[in-house]
Amino acid sequence: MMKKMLFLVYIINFLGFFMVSTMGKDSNDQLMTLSKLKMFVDELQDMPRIKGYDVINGVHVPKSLKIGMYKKKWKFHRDLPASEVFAYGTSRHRATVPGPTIEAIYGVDSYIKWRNHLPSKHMLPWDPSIPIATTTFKKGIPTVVHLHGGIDEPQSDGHSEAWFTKHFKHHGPKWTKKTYHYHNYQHPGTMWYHDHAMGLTRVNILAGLMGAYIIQQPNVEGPLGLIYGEEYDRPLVVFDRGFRSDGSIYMNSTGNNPSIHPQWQPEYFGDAIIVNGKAWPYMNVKRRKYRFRIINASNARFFKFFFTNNMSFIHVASDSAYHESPVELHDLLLAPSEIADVIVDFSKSKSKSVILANDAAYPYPSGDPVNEENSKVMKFIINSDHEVQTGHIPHKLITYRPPDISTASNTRYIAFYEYASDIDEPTHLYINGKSYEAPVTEMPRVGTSEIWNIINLTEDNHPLHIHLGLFVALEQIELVNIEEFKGCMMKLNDAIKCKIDKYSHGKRTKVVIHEKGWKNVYKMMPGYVTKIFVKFSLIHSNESYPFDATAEPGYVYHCHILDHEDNVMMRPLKFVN
Ligand SMILES: *[C@@H]1O[C@H](CO)[C@@H](O)[C@H](O)[C@H]1NC(C)=O
Ligand SMILES: *[C@@H]1O[C@H](CO)[C@@H](O)[C@H](O)[C@H]1NC(C)=O
Ligand SMILES: *[C@@H]1O[C@H](CO)[C@@H](O)[C@H](O)[C@H]1NC(C)=O
Ligand SMILES: *[C@@H]1O[C@H](CO)[C@@H](O)[C@H](O)[C@H]1NC(C)=O
Ligand SMILES: CC(=O)N[C@H]1CO[C@H](CO)[C@@H](O)[C@@H]1O
Ligand SMILES: [Cu+2]
Repeated sequence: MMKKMLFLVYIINFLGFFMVSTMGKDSNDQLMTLSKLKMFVDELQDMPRIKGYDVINGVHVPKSLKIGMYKKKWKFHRDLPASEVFAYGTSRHRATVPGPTIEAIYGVDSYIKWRNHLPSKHMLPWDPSIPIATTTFKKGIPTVVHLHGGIDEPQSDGHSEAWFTKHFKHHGPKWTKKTYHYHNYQHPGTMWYHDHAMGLTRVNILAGLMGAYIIQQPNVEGPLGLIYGEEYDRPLVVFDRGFRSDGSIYMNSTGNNPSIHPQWQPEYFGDAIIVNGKAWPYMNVKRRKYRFRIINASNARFFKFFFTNNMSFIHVASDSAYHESPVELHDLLLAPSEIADVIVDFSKSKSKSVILANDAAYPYPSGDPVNEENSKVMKFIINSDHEVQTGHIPHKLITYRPPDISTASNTRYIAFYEYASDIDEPTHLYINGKSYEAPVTEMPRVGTSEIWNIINLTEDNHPLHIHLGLFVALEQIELVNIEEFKGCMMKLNDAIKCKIDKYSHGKRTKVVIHEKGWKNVYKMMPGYVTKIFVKFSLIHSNESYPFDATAEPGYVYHCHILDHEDNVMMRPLKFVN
């Protein structure tokens, strides 16, 4: 049995080698020299807005939508030839990168039939040697849609193995239905939807499959008087990409350990910073307050945003939950898939234009410093007219019940491991030393809360994302004598037997004020144990989930650096009653 499986792995590896090696050689001269592209020449777009509800006699009622995934051409920059992309939209013609912004109303169901119209050839290189949906794309490219931050039934959560191909011709072992049901029964806030197919998430998102999703709760948000749902409330979906001179999106087709994984690389970085589908766009703004819901849709790049004239961000919500009160910041660190909901007051600007810039090293925090290209994000050109109505920022936002640690019914240790080859290049990453396929080990009871201690035994900062659960970061403690502890963990893979308490008493790093609330992604610092309080029930109400969270196919939790998630920093998460 074992022998047979190994043999199969060899065959697949060999085939994979063959497949990627026919996809064209990487040579630097094919790459677009990004410094040739002039910055701030394309106007910022607002993606098409689609309402996930109808209004009948003034009442919000459920709505069914059909959103397709199409292959099309997309202009990322005035002077860059159009790029082939995969885009979400209500038709091929209307499909965009990022996809349409979906606006839902609290408690009003949206039904979305996600339709895959993609061909059977991927435009980007991929790797058949990692756990992957399928290695034959004969019936089309596998995709599945996850609503990040959504509190949704397992059947509609976009489980990695619930993928499907064109016209649902072929689907994964955990696929159950064609039309997803979003109850929209959680606190109001900003989320994003994106592809989540097993082993293909990084390339499907890189190709363009992502978009913003906003849940509005008018009776709760209205009284805050915050800028909301209008011309001045704009999602900014930010990601980085590299391009070839012919406009095609560039991803290296040679892995860092090609004899083990022919194509996989530990982190994707591109030097062009794209906001709402345009490289380094500009936006004309009035002298007033704007609200930006900034979504970091990069594969691996962290962003540390600041304004070149030192204007501030008033942070009102982090990920999908409002803060109790606004927090003023001069710089803003966002991990992949983190969301910052901020107010920016352009009437405070002394200059006529201002650049939104970035200075996060990549990989974060110990990688290369930013360069001329990836240090700029976009430009705001401020209209000189004096504004009368400039927008309002309330002193109090929304108070959710804080975590009550005494109610935690279980404590878990979750360790991140990175493995390297003989040439000391990363080969794969695991959670708790287990591959994704190993039987489920995290089986919390629905309605309970737990303490998770996340032990980062790697050199990177990994943003942890838990489906369904929301969490609060409690503390981060540096590990002492880390090599000794790591040695034990590599052998025993058991934090208690390795006496974690003996090692977790180094420097304590405070959770910054604007990250103290309920989150769905948190940055796990290298060399630290991060303690989080995870709640498997609603944070804004004592009611239970409006669906059976214990149903198949269950959920997953994973690192949100997409290249890690794919190989395979992801584990199943199954609920019990
Ligand atoms: C692609 O990756 C390989 C392996 O890490 C590396 O040797 C090569 O320089 C990369 N190509 C480019 C254009 O960066
Ligand atoms: C995007 O997310 C990545 C990965 O978590 C993170 O490293 C990066 O800082 C984030 N960028 C922004 C702009 O938030
Ligand atoms: C930006 O302004 C804040 C206070 O308004 C100040 O504390 C900070 O030092 C300034 N930063 C820079 C780089 O000037
Ligand atoms: C939920 O229950 C707790 C404890 O019984 C109570 O203090 C709290 O006010 C309730 N919250 C809501 C939103 O009903
Ligand atoms: C416990 C452990 O091994 N932590 C690692 C986390 O990351 C740092 C690098 O930033 C390593 O030095 C540590 O070994
Ligand atoms: Cu990671």
